[in-house]
Amino acid sequence: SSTKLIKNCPNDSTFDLPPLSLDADGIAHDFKHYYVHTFGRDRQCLSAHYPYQALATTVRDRLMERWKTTRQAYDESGCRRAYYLSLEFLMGRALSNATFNLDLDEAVARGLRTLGLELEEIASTEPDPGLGNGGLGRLAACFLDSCATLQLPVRGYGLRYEYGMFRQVIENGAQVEEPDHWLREGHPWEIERPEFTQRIQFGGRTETHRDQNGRIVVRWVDTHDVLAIPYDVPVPGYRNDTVNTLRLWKAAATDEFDLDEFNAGSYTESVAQKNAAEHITMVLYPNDASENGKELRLRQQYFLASASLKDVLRDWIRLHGHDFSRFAELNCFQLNDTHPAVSVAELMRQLLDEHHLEWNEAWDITRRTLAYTNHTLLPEALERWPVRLFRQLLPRILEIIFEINARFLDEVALRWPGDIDRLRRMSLIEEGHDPQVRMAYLAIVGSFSVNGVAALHSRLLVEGLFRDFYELWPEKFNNKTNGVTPRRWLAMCNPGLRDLLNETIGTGWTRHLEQLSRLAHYAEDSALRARWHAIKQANKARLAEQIHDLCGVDFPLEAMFDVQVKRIHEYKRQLLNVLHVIHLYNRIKHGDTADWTPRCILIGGKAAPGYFMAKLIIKLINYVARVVNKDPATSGLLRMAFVPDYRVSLMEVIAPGTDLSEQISTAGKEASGTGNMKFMMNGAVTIGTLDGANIEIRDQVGEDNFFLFGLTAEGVESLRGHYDPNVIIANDPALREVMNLLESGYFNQFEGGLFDPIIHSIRNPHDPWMTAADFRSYIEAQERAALAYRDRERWVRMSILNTAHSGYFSSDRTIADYNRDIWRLQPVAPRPVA
Ligand code: 4GP
Repeated sequence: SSTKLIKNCPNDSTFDLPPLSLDADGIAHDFKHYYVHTFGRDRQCLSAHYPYQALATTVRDRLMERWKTTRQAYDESGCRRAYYLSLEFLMGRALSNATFNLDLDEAVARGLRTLGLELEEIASTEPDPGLGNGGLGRLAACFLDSCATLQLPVRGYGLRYEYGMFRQVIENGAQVEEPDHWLREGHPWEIERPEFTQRIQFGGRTETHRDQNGRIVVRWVDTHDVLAIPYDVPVPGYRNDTVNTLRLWKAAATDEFDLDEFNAGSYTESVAQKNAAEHITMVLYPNDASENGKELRLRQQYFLASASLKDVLRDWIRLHGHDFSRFAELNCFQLNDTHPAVSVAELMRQLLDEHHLEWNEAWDITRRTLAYTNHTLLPEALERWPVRLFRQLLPRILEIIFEINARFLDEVALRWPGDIDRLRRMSLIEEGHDPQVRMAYLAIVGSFSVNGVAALHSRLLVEGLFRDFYELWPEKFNNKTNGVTPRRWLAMCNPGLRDLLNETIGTGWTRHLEQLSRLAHYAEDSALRARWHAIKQANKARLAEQIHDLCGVDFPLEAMFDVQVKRIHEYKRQLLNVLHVIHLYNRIKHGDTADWTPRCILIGGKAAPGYFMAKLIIKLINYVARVVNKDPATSGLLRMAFVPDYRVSLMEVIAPGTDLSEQISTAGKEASGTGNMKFMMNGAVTIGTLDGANIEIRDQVGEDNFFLFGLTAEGVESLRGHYDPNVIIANDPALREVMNLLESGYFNQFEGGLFDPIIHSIRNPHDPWMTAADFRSYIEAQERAALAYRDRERWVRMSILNTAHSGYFSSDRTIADYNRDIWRLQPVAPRPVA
């Protein structure tokens, strides 16, 4: 009914409104209006939820007017646009982001205070929308922030999952997953737009016939259709009147009932069928950088691709009619990993079957509008879907993939005549008893740009995984080193440091992060160092309070806060961190504590629910922490905690309070990392391997301000085949003692054998993560870090220099790179509102 049209449209004056007040009185006025008149609350209501709703609505109104003018500016300019297609957007809290970007913090705080309310308390009640797993989803959110800040016409397209990332609870040291029904209390930041609903096809079969002109036309018929309803979320730029859009699709049943079933009397079955349609956007798959081989996942991917492409084509027709000759000139889709890679075939299908273009014309448009970003080298993360699943779920799409493949292989054969092995390697279809569609290859063949996310990663891609394709099309491949938004990850989350930076180097750094380099010479200013140190200590106090509340562990503020937070994955080697803690504990037990640097180790992160080893590692962390924290010998020397339910809002407290940032993946495995950048911006010093963006972090900050250890990516590869962890353990007394403690069951007294799988993995010559190989070099780097920390002036200097040289890791720089090399958009400024 919401899509039904009325005969008498409101005239233009309906939309002419005076700008809303941005001062404290105006905000307090609107707040009261919503609290009392819209949400109907009175004195009896003590729930924290309604002040949040009233405030969110008040602030959203201020976004809404800018949102409209931004849309108008884009439409009127006829500009080229880009679309960021992603199955994940890990946006984090919206309220404090909106007030900060609108420069409303002070006015809102004052307005609320006149009503007896505190902004911070209200803001902290907002649930974290967890529509992403980790790095890939959070990167998408940072990118949207930068696009809006740079006033680029970029729209995000994603899915509106009913259940986001699970909530992690720790019971007896083990991860327990609880559903996150984040929408239960409503989400004030979204606007439903039923008028832009799309119809998405699944199943059925294809039919070929000829039209009046004798052209072959394919029809996809007898499909089970699902509606895609868009919900728009505003993405405010930083103090510039731009508000971009993140459009999230929700699946809904079509209105018509299946008549056959209905007439057969199975009314309830037919209603239940409708229910199945809505399952598509019910839940986010909680797997980071690994395979999701489920049919529902492929449905999600196609649903996103089809709805988003239809949406853009509908808009195109609205503005340009059915002439697609300039479509590629004016549109660009960035595919966030292979998750939306089915877009290659879907764009072809829409252009061929729905808009009746010829193959060559459609293919030319497709290859000029799509670009693909790869986020991981892990083989298990490379998506492949069984051909049989495609045939059953998306028969028309499979036909198109086969046709793309046939034409592509002709091209390869022309270039390398007779090279059958190459054809087999490069085919979009992996042959075998259960043939598979290789989604990364589909993405490469259908795109004009393919990029990795850090220099090393992009190099390893073209030398390894994508080598054949690089030989064919070297010009397609490029690097775009990741970045993070300095608004959320420095200015908002670290107000103490923000004020000091503003005072010291001016305020330009929030938009031009490279200006942080002006800070470098202040590292020699002892007065500034003292203030820097005081701010870090205050941030550590805030973090320690959280750790106390969440883990019941006390972190003394004079200790070094040594932190590793990220998804739990063997390649990220939380295990190596634990081995170091056991080593420190062992030293304490042996009285080897001369010149000791007190340390608090914090680890946090979620494990995929089906990932046995990752879950066992969480258990090990908790069991070791329990022994260490309980032992009186460690008092004042060593503490360890596992923080449950690591998420965006926790990182906003963790990054500012961290001294040492753990980035210790096996070299060649972490595509980039972005947590490493957040820590650096907030003045943490990194201990890390030459992996992902660590390499570039070290290049920027200088080797003296980075604790390097471990094998290089090349070293890891050349050791493979003759790696012998048992010899390493036998020859290293420290590692031997650590293994002895583990193997004696010291940490699992009542659960004999509990950690055997971990012990075996360390001792396994085929251990792909080579934990034992890097142990010695890791504990030596840790000793250098401990020594540096004891010299406060030296440490603070290093901390300042880390922040000073973090400018390169702003996502504004990353987006400027994407824009220069791939999107080629012109910034468009809306008419100012006030
Ligand atoms: C992650 C990578 O593991 C991480 O190194 C990178 O920083 C991040 O993407 C953003 O590029 N990959 C995933 C994934 O999250 O699901 O593949």
